[in-house]
Amino acid sequence: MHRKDLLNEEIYDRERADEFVWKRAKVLGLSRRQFIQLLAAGAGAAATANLLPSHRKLVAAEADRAIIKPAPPEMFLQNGSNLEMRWEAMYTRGYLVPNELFFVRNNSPAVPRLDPATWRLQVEGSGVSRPRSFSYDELLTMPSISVIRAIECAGNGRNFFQVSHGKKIAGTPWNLGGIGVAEWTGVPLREVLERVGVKRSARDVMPEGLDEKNIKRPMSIEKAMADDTLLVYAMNGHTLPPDHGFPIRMLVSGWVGIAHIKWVGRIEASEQSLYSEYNTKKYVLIGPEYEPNPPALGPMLTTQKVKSAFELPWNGEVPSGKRLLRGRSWSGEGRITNVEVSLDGGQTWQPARLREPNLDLAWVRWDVDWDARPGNYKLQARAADSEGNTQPDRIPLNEEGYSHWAVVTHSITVT
Ligand SMILES: Nc1nc2c(c(=O)[nH]1)N[C@H]1C(S)=C(S)[C@@H](COP(=O)(O)O)O[C@H]1N2
Ligand SMILES: [Mo]
Repeated sequence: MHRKDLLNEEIYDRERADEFVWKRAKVLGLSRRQFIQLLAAGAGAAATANLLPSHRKLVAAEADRAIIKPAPPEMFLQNGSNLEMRWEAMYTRGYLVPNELFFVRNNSPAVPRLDPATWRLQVEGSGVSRPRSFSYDELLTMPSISVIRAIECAGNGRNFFQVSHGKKIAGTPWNLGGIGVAEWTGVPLREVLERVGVKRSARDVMPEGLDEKNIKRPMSIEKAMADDTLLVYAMNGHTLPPDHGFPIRMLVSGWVGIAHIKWVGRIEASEQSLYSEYNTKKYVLIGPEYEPNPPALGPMLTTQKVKSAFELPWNGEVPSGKRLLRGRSWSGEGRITNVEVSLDGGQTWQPARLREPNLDLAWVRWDVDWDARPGNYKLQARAADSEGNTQPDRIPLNEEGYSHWAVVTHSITVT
């Protein structure tokens, strides 16, 4: 049998490569079904790369992926190497965001695939007296804790500057789905710092990622030594997935997403102040209302402020009828104490019922009864936290569109 499309070298190459990989898989005892399942599970690139030790460029290229996990359109809005969680997908789910639905924000073009057998965490700098490296296995033997915390991108809500200030800002156009809450398990960074003889004179600590751009961002020694600043190896009871930083990522509780460095390979502790482009040029507030803070162009973003979101599609439709209008509110500085909801663009407000659990630096689920009649609605929610933060009606513009925590309007049509 001769097929004409096999005259095309690329198609020919691809077909033969698939055949070769499948034959290798069979030799290794995989059934065709298992093999296909493996591919579908997203482990395909890694699996095929292992099966093909050397020469298949075509297959190896697949290992260099921007995102590893599947991104079904009912779960995510995709923007290049970023996945925004669809809020309506949380409606049927619980307190935690499952790993498969957790947003992804990658600054580098590809997810680094790290081998835990050879991966090392190098801890060094003028702030430590016994610099050394740690293996994955050693970290797993150290004391660990599990905490439930939000991670939220500093740019979450960026799109709403267009509504509030008529300005389209470059950068990932998040609505409000650049956040997730998970249970993170890991070793307190303090445990590691103590083992390298951290000095009393240590001032700043900067974890660095092994992705192409070597993303790094400093924190104070006080934050580094906090009980809930962790070297995370598990997420919601699963081994940390590649997209979220396998083998190890930082959890810097309450701080903006960029602080939670993924694929950590090195940590510098210094007696001097540390800087990177991620706390001087990016992830700082730049604008007429903000003072430069040399060498930073503006105040460094640290904790996340208060925000709220409805578990509904953007500009979508819902059928008429009695329902619970549901959403969640969160704060990077405390717990949510109060949430109010408006169905009419902020003219009238009613209190929302808060549902347990309501955890610090995570979020709270809430709802109001809604007898939805056909028509167009401008839904709003505003929350307050235990530290006295309340969502303002408007916030000043900043050039990069960070930290949009003002009340937003969520338009919805009841049919
Ligand atoms: N090494 C590294 N760490 C990183 C990033 C990155 O691009 N590289 N992105 C940061 C940003 S901007 C955010 S919002 C969070 C997103 O974490 P997630 O992808 O697990 O949701 O990771 C942070 N850690
Ligand atoms: Mo981010």
